[in-house]
Amino acid sequence: MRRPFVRALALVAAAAAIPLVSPAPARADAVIGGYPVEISATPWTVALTSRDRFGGTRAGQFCGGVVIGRSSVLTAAHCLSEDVLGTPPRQVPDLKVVAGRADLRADAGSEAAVRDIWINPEYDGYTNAGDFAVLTLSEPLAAGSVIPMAGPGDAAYRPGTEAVVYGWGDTTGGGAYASTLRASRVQVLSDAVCEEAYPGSADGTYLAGSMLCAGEAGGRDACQGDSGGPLVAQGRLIGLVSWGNGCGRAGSPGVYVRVSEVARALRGGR
Ligand code: 4AZ
Repeated sequence: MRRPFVRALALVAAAAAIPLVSPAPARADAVIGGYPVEISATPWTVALTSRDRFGGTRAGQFCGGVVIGRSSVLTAAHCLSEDVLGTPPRQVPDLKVVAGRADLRADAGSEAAVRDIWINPEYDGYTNAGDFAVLTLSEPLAAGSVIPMAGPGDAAYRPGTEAVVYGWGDTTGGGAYASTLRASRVQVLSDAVCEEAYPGSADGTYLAGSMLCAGEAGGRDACQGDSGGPLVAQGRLIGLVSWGNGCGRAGSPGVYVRVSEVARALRGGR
């Protein structure tokens, strides 16, 4: 299931009066199996929004992002695809980064305009490899909202590490997007487990060098609408929500961009 969330939202935007027909919720509970969090606990977690594209009820939230520099927000490349936005990203009139706001219906925090968009030219929409992009903000955010990125060989990538994923995405697998920020605890899984789950199909292909996967027997997971948001362990950003087969399904862990490789790519030349 690649990028279905945004397709659903684009549909909502296109036909706002038509109720979205959803399958029965797979599991009761945001991220799936999550709990509410205050934005002060995770100030680096931001929402990508466009009321023009996605409607105003949840400030137009369609993806997550992470503050990696005072004016730099990391997100998923697929969040900025034409498939998701219905138009090239530079033609979205009101693309914004909302920071310091957990409740999308409130007006806390700030809405920053985007000055520049860089999409990884190596992003492959078939395998999902290289699913990252960087937004440069018009105004810098507070220094305290920046999270350090894990580097290659960071101990937090060890299988069994407890990590937390944050987002405003689907809480049920059935299209119930959260209005307030939630978090879910997941465990970093081994490459062998991830490769076995995703050997290569229409969902995507697990590539150990540039992805990691995480999940929980209890069904805790990221889901549609969480894409581009952070997976954090030991105080460092280790992953970005990217893809998976459904949400919270046994044997189908969530797949994340391996942030240590992003750091390498950004250093290496863009
Ligand atoms: C998505 O479509 C998506 N369970 C994001 C995360 C996961 C699945 C799908 C992981 O944006």
